[in-house]
Amino acid sequence: MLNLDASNHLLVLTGAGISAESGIPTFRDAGGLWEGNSVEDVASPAGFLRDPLLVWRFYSERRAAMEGVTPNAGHRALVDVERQLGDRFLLVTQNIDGLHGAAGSERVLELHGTLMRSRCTVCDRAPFEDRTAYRAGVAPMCGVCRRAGKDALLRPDIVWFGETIAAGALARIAEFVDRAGAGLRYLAVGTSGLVYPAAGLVDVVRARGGRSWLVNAERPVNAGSFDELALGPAGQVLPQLFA
Ligand code: BJW
Repeated sequence: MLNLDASNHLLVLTGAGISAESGIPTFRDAGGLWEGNSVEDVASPAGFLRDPLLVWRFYSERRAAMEGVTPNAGHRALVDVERQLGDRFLLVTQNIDGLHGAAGSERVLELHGTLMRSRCTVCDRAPFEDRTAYRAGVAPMCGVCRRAGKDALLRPDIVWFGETIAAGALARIAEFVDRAGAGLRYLAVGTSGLVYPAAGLVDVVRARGGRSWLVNAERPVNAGSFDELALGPAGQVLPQLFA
């Protein structure tokens, strides 16, 4: 049980595992492969430079696969706890699927970006909502650049391997951790603990003396860093954890 009182702040990190019960395959389900390509090959600036059409096909398929996908009991359990804690709650997600927002979570930080948004690789127009699943073989181009007589590719508004997480996101986490002080509690859900800086959040919390919980289908590599471990599907474990 994760019991919280008025002195506590709760920082939550979620990964692909929380959306698994909504039908979205996790990253490393297929051994980190998509059609024989490694995740790093399709989710990296070098991969995009090498083959933008392949990368756009990967993300277009994922956009199309979101049709009809809805949040599950795990997402909803986090909405309930946020309603109790208000500003003493922050949800950091590595997921790009938007399901936390769809469930009703409000204090959500999408650390790795958003599937349904694109941005230009050249101009500084703001990232914009884009739900298009582009036809295979079509490289989407920036309309703003085209009007200025230039050709520029669009790309998904996602943080790829080797790219930096938005400074504002890390600052918001640091501000929350500072504000929480000794009352900080940390919960990681459905993440393999392989990708940084997200995987290092538990160490930040430990250094501050905060207690930490992990809910995951299996023991991840960084399981030893947590105080409490609950193995099982997030959609079943989370509602019980806060009961
Ligand atoms: C269930 C379940 C159920 C199943 N219930 N559980 C420090 C040390 C070493 C390396 C680095 C470091 N700092 C930075 C790096 C480099 C790199 C990195 O971490 N590499 C590692 C692989 C070693 N990090 C970066 O490049 C990051 N940038 C950065 O730090 O900038 C500074 C910098 C710049 C240049 C050089 C160095 C530093 C950016 C990382 C961005 C990652 N982006 C991706 C892809 C894009 C998003 C997309 O297309 O969707 O984001 S990678 C991919 O992994 C994706 C995920 O968000 C992310 C995490 O995966 P996640 O969520 O953990 O999923 P899975 O599948 O791995 O695990 C699911 C888990 O759920 C499993 O354990 C299941 O058992 C479980 N599960 N069903 C509960 N029902």
